[in-house]
Amino acid sequence: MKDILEAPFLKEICKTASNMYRQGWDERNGGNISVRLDKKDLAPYLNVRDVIRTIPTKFDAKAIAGQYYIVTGTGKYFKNVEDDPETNLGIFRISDSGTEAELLWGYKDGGRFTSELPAHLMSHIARQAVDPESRVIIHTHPTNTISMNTVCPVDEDDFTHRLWQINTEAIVVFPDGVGMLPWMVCGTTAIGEATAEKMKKYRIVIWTNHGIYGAGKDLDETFGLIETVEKTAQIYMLTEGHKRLNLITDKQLKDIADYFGVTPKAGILK
Ligand code: 2HA
Ligand code: ZN
Repeated sequence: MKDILEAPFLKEICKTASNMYRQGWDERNGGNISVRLDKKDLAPYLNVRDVIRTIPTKFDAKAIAGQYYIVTGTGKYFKNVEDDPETNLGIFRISDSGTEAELLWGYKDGGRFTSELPAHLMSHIARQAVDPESRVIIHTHPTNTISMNTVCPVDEDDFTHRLWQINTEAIVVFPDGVGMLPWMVCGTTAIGEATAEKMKKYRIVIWTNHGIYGAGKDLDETFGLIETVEKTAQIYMLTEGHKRLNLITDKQLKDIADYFGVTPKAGILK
């Protein structure tokens, strides 16, 4: 068996956690990452028949039974993932019943997956139905996006428009806009279901006064998507309280969309 610490998928999730920590998005144990893995990518590093222990998923994940995931651990700090992946991460398979995670590696201190697992797995189910290549869900607490929640209405079309108007890249990177949930208790099946419902239409879901869920086919794409929303939110907050003289007009937004061949979410541009 090859050393799993050298596996590209493991190195990449470690690097992503460190990057996110350095952005200031993942204080303390804030944020969580889940990546769907292929059995063939795991086979050189693990015997997938050796289950260390099983952990209840606490909801019905039968739709993704047999799938493999690497997921950050509950209570774990992003800043520590890279130095000690085997404690801070776990690799598991969803059991045939969909009610258990079969741990194959990690959570070495007896830990378990993130408390947000229902939202992650339900989001994976929703995104895979839209795009079979979808593999990554990232939840994080980006400062400026959360700041915008304090000063903007909880209205996803209005929020999307404010972002598009202030940074040219925004409509190109997320022409599908951002979905938004009102404030809800986190960690619950209810917020998981609400997030997954939004994920049928959006790759970004904002949890009001809490953070962001992002989805994509790999870590780079998903991180880049969140990074673009957050960068745009930063521009918004840096200019909040100032007189905004130059906003991108709806006509200009349509011109950018035409030029880059993207279709903006209907109903936002006049
Ligand atoms: O896991 O971010 O939403 C820590 C969190 C909970
Ligand atoms: Zn959170």
